[in-house]
Amino acid sequence: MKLSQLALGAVLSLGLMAGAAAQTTMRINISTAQNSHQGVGIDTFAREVEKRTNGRYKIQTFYNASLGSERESIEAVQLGTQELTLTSTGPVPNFVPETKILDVPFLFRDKAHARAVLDGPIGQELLTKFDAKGFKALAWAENGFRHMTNSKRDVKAPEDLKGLKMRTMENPVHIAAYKGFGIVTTPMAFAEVFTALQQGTVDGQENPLSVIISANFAQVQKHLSLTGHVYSPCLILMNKAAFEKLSAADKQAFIDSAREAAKANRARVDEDDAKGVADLRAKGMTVIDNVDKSKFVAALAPVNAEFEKQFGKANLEKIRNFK
Ligand code: EAX
Repeated sequence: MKLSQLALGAVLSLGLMAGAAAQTTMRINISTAQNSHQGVGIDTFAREVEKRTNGRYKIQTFYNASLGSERESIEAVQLGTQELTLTSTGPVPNFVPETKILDVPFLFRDKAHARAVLDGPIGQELLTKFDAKGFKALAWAENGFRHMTNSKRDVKAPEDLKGLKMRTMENPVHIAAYKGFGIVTTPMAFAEVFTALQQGTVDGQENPLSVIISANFAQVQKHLSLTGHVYSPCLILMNKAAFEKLSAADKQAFIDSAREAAKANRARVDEDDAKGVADLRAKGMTVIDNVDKSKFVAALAPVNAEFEKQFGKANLEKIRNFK
């Protein structure tokens, strides 16, 4: 071997060793498109982690449920076959039942109220419930307030929902509540929803404007009602063992990056909420923006009595009255 080859070999292996020591790659995924409130969230997270760890951690981002549905991704993070996911709370009760209370309809007045609860003592306490289940919950993020769409008719009052077949998340609280509205509930993973709407397997679905827009539901749904019937929180979850392997400084870097991600995600939800209705009208949807919310609240009275039993009236009131 020539000296120059030896030297080159030495440089290469040094480079490889340095590279290997320098960088650990982790994966994070979402169900929605890259150009969405969740996409902005995980892109921000990836950028911040790389910046705050000086490139020692690289976060690969996956969109459109390409690594699996929300439920599958939470499972993978719990098992450690995937390090991170950003998910709605939809399927979370199957893993950490304490989060269920947040999925109660008409619990939050507006996004400011929801964000204050999640970032305050109630939300932060809930994040700690994930530790015993194999997760580190890094931060709350959000989808926003959910609204109803369908292909059949304008929904102005709960009577209009009777008999509508609607896709729901795989969430027991939502399913119980929507049955209370008279909806025929069909739980399914998000990735199947567009096709189900297109083929008429279901008449409708409910999601925040950010999701309706980024999933192009206007192509397959004619009627949108701004029911705002439930707030839809999201979480940035990490495998607990992967988190515990980080140095103290890197742990903080991951938490701070998740908080930055949530900030960017929420800002995009605000933007989508501000221009979404005009956007969807331009795409041909009929938008009912003056539903009588009190009627929807009243329709849920029997279900709410159940929720009060299940979650405790005092716990619900504590969230409702949080300032
Ligand atoms: O998290 O399943 C749903 O309707 C969710 O809102 C969606 O996957 C985004």
